[in-house]
Amino acid sequence: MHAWPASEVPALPGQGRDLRIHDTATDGPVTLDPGPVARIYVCGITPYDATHMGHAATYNAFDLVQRVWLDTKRQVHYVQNVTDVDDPLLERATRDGVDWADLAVQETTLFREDMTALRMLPPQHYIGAVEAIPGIVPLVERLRDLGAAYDLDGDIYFSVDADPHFGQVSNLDAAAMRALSAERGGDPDRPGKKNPLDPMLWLAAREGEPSWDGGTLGRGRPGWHIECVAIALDHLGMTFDVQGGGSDLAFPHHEMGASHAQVLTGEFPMAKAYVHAGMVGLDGEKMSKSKGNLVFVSALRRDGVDPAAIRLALHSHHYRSDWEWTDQVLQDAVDRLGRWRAAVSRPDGPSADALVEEVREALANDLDAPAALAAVDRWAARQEAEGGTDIGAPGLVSRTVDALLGVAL
Ligand code: 5CA
Ligand code: ZN
Repeated sequence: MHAWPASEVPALPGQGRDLRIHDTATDGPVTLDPGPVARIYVCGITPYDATHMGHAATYNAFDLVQRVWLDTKRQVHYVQNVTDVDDPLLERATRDGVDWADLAVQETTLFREDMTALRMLPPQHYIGAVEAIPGIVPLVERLRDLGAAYDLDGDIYFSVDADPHFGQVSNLDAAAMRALSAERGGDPDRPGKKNPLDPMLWLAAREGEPSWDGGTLGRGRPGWHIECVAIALDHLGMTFDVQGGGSDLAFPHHEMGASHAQVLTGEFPMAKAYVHAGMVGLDGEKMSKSKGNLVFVSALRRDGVDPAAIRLALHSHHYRSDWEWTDQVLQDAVDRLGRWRAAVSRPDGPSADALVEEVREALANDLDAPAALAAVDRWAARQEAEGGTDIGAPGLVSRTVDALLGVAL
């Protein structure tokens, strides 16, 4: 699949900072030390209802990761998938009486437009589950050859007991894993499984559902976790820097994916850091397609909201916290954008050299975007109260906000 166009990232004077970020697996901070090319995989959308503010907040966090790396003069190798065939997509298409493939194309197109408007950096490889099938089949066959997968009435399951490191991404107890498995696409109560948590790698073809040639697996379609593993291993290899997504992906999705990859390669870990964004809610509930309590980026854009203000609204909460989308969050962002634009439109101002370092420091410290906003607020307040004589300052502030926060002033 093609991704979306990249907006340019200005180079800043001085030295960027290495990123220290919270890793779910160790439940603590890790300072990442990628080589000259940092490698990141971020789980993409299941395209049946995009892009709501929860999605946007999660992709915003991983956009910041890349901006911190780019500021250290590293290249970034970024891979994202599109789950363009899976149960929730098929269920929605059936409910609405539309073709599942058309629905996927339509929502993926909208997602690209939203990402472009928000100035999110595009992945170099944007890969759909369907196009990944030829790479998925041999991986499932290999897991079966290794004794880590088994057949149950034609469906192929992964055996979580094959991975000695299973459980080390999410660190949950057995009861919590079982409950989340049932809630998030697993089938712990299906009789005949070796371990109730075992996830499906390959679903045998079902009446009325799309299916593909699976070689020795028979006709069918891929399970959810192996999709991301196949795409990540193909384009990034093992032990890449960051595996990213919302906190609802820590278990089972990232746990299972790590196990698949670790058994397939005999290497550990799949990613050096598992990074999870908090959940955005609306009216006291997690924003989700299944609940339908959604605020869409495209709807705000249609209402004339400046995407730069949406971006500032996303930055106003720390990526790891769970937070509520409200009209006030957006209004505050609109007001802030107005203040910042007024401040950088003057011909000179107070020196911004310290500000560049403050924004760098804030983001390198577990992507503390609210602290970065506060630093820019302080500069803008000084500009308004006292002005200054540095003719380079307004331009430097614009470039800093653009390069590190993805906001064009
Ligand atoms: N296609 C899979 C990942 S392989 C998937 O989870 N798709 S999704 O469309 O449901 O979600 C896309 C991303 O948005 C995931 O990282 C998910 O964790 C995140 N996300 C979904 N809902 C929210 C929310 N309310 N707040 C924050 N992030 C969310
Ligand atoms: Zn994924």
